[in-house]
Amino acid sequence: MAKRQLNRRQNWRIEKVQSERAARAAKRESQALQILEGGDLGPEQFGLVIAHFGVQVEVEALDGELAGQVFRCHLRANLPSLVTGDKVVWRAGNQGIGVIVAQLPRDSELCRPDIRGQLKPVAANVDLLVIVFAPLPEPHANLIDRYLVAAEHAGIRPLLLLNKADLIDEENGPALHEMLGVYRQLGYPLLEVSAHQGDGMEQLKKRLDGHVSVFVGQSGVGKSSLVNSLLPGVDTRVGALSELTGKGTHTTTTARLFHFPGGGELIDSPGIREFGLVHVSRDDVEAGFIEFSELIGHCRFRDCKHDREPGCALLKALEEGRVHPQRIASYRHIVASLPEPDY
Ligand SMILES: Nc1nc2c(ncn2[C@@H]2O[C@H](COP(=O)(O)OP(=O)(O)OP(=O)(O)O)[C@@H](O)[C@H]2O)c(=O)[nH]1
Ligand SMILES: [Mg+2]
Ligand SMILES: [Zn+2]
Repeated sequence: MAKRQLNRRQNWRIEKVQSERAARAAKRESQALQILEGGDLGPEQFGLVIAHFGVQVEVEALDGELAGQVFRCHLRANLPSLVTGDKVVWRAGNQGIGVIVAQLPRDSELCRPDIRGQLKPVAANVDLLVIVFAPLPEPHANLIDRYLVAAEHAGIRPLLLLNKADLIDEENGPALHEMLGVYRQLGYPLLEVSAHQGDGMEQLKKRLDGHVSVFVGQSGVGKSSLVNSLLPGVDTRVGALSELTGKGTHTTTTARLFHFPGGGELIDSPGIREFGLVHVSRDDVEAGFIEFSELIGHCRFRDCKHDREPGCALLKALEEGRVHPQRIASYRHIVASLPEPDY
């Protein structure tokens, strides 16, 4: 009991410190904004958010004499939080600082839940979701399937990208190729590359050409290494895997946008441990498993959960080898993890 009370008191203190810190940051922010607004601001113009850090963003000027220059910008209080890839209207202050005046509507929005389970956009206006995985850290089909569901839901085309092809060996090869076979058979575009050795990188470049792509995936699969290989001169930070766990070490901390010289953009994003899908319904999940589309609606029971029901079209397809067990397992795993399952 005493211990619990102590913990509660400690918790309270931590929360107090945190909220005081947040309040101080907000005050600093509004003071900075007041000073900026009181000074000479340039005309309103269009900009592109190339990185976001809590309350501030980095904006690249899109037109006029400042085009191509980058400004750290404050946000007017009435604005929603902005993410990398957002298009905005902004005004330049002095010394590389500016004010965001308005956010332009998004064409697309890639979301994922934060640690509290609240849905947060991570990148805007992307049209290609590059799902990166590697022989090491060990890939999880379920994570890939979650991204595929999210891509379908957000209307963003997916591309599966196996990096570190140089690490494929006799031991990890068979399982890896079995997994890849499943996606290839489903018709998903798939590339095998090595950021280190350069294999497949020309093909990848061609695929990305003219698109606004975002690289996602577990920490340590080599997203930033791919950026460095695709865009020499960028030199974004890369981190070794943990020797202890063989996992990534969360080197990239904020999504950042880079330009291809010939057109098109690339967003490097921080790796994740887990990708919850709290913002989708069971129907959304089913829609994300594209091979289910011709089966859904053909079960004997309208509300079939494809679990043990007689006359289930999905189970029949599984039995006949028309649906891969890995995908059914993944589907069940995702549905079971939805916060308020509608069954
Ligand atoms: N063998 C091999 N190692 C690679 C390759 N690409 C990246 N790596 C290594 O993998 C490790 C992780 O690379 P990063 O580029 O930092 O991975 P990331 O996906 O950006 O990780 P986060 O920023 O933490 O999400 C580094 O030690 C890289 O040198 C590759 O093609 N082959
Ligand atoms: Mg990185
Ligand atoms: Zn069924």
